[in-house]
Amino acid sequence: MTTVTVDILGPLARVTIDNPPVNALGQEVRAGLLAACHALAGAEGVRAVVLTCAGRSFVAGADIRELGKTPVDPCLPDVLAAIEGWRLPWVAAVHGTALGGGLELAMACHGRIATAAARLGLPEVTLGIIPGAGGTVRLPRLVPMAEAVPLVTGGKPVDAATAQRIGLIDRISHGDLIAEAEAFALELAGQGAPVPARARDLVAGEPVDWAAWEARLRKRGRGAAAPLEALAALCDTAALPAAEALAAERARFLRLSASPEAAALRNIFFAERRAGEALRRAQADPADLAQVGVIGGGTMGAGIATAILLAGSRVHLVERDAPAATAAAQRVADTIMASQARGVISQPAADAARGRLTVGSDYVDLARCPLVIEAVFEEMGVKREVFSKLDAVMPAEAVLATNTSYLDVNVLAATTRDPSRILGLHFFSPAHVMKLLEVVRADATGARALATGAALAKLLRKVAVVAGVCDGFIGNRIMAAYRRDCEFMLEEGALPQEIDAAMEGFGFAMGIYATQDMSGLDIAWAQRKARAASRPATERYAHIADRLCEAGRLGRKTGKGWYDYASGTAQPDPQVQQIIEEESARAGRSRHRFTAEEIMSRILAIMQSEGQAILEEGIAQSADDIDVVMVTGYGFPRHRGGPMFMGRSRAET
Ligand code: T1G
Ligand code: NAD
Repeated sequence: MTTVTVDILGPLARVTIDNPPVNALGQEVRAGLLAACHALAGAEGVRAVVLTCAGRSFVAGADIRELGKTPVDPCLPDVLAAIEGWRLPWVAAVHGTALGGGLELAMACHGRIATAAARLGLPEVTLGIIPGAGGTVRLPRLVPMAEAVPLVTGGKPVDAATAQRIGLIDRISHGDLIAEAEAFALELAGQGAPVPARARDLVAGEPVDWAAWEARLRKRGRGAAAPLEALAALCDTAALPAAEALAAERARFLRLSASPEAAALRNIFFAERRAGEALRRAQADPADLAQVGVIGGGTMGAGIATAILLAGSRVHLVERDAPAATAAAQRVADTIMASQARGVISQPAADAARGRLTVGSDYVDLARCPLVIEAVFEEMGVKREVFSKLDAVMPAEAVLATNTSYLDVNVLAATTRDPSRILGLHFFSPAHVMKLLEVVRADATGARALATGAALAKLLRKVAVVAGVCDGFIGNRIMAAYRRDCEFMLEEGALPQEIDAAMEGFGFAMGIYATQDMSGLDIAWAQRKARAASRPATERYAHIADRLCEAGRLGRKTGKGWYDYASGTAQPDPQVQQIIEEESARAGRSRHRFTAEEIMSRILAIMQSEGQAILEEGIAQSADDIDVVMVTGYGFPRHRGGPMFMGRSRAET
């Protein structure tokens, strides 16, 4: 199939890229664009060119699969230079997304028109690189540097209205994009020889506080290099002539493309897209998700309900009694309004979402929901009672899911007449924000239930990872393992604030003790207590966390946990240190100082060995799935790729 075609339509030429699924600028497309330029060189009567793409989107960038490898000619900068230096105007007609090399291609054209729904951006930093085909040089010649900095260093796309406001595109099409692009191209043709973007001056505007930006990016990046490199490239553009800035950008791009950070980010990019493949292969029709039932309206139930409401579906939420149902409705309303206040959704959308919620305490009302998700207390007795009540009222084809963090889904499934319709749908707090959804496949879980899990993940734009049944599935099991070893390090001389500092220095948004204080120490305590009877007497066990819980230190919600929150922020607490030192002595452990490297290498080693066990037991389908879980659900720094990727990379070097 020819990926680039040229149609001569009288005074106009239309160059079309057709390289599904996202028109990535692979070698063939680049060669095709260059060939188009050559073909047009001799085209009599052509006065202008419109560049468009077939399929659902304009170009979503370079072909990421080619990055990190030896570049194959023609390289993108040469292709863009040919288009930019063309004697006739090229107009880019943008629909869907124009990202990375795709936006660089559009910026090399002499005019840009986009549909109102289009999104445009330079996400290269999310892949550990910077734009490598002139993006950091041409952009500040189209938009003020103060607009270019967040676009290039943050990587988030902007919508068409914003793109037009800042000067990134010239027009928004509200009708026939191609026809309007062709009219615009002929207009430009009437205005004489087109001016290459690189030949333009930098757009005047508010001065950029480079030092402030550097400090902000250093803090936000938590060790990721690319955003700082992107800022440095824009500094070059501000200081150097275009040709030198282009050369400097390219050199920086090629260096970063070969970096471990870029390799890690590419791996997680594709791992996220491969995750859940087994689910998408489930040969069955999923349950209809227009109306979903939720049982339990606490932290998770309210978050899950909010996520589903914000995705456009109706929710019926059932609580223990009427007052609890009213409280749950308020919790959902507050969460939606908080999203609206943050500008995530508009007021009308927020009102509409709240309008799609109904609450009650009668299970019979759930019978009209093809999918019901349970999120009640983490106690087997309570959950079994809920599932047997559900089994009595729900139609046979309904799918029933549990949001349990640790409990055995097979046991819950066995309380119902048809365990094939039972699965775990393990959300992460806050459920309307966190991208990860662990889809727990129990022994009898059938294709329809799995297909429903896949459909829900798609509806909620979550990354679904399939997990088998074990204590804590993938993520909580690995977290329990490194939490256990962290407590051993406390016994051996470390302090919570030192372990948290090591993890934050490594790139975690929050260390394990600050995280526990945020979500509450009681769930894990309940889990440890449930396991106490079956724990082998020979198994090493640290009692520090139990002693905190027994002392009522359950985290932020009790004002004290691993830290003291009396001052409003997490402060190390001498009482905690005293408990730790007492437990060291009781365990007969001598205490020594830990370096941050020592702490992190132990945490990584535990993650990797537990990950390996999970793989061998078939609980996870691939090492990539484990990395996706740790990165999207447990704050593992994305620019490190995940614990399994790090283990693999270290073994390969
Ligand atoms: N290269 C190769 N494959 C890509 C790709 C790309 N740029 N983008 C997507 N795919 C594949 C993806 O793996 C999946 O494959 C399928 O397309 C659908 O993607 C010089 C060097 C465009 C917003 O970072 O953000 O340009 O799993 O499931 O949810 O400066 O894909 O079906 O086999 O994600 O609708 C910069 C990356 C590159 C954009 C669509 N560009 N892509 O989202 O579909 S670096 C990006 C996305 C660059 C230059 C530099 C999203 C999307 P499969 P999908 P989606
Ligand atoms: P929570 O205590 O905040 O909320 C539980 C809610 O369930 C309460 O509002 C309670 O009234 C209600 N409830 C109890 N019994 C009920 C019944 N029989 N019928 C209807 N409602 C009932 O707890 P949570 O943190 O939201 O946890 C809920 C579940 O989600 C647990 O299984 C937990 O392990 C799991 N989970 C929690 C988190 C987290 O970070 N909190 C993350 C993932 C999963």
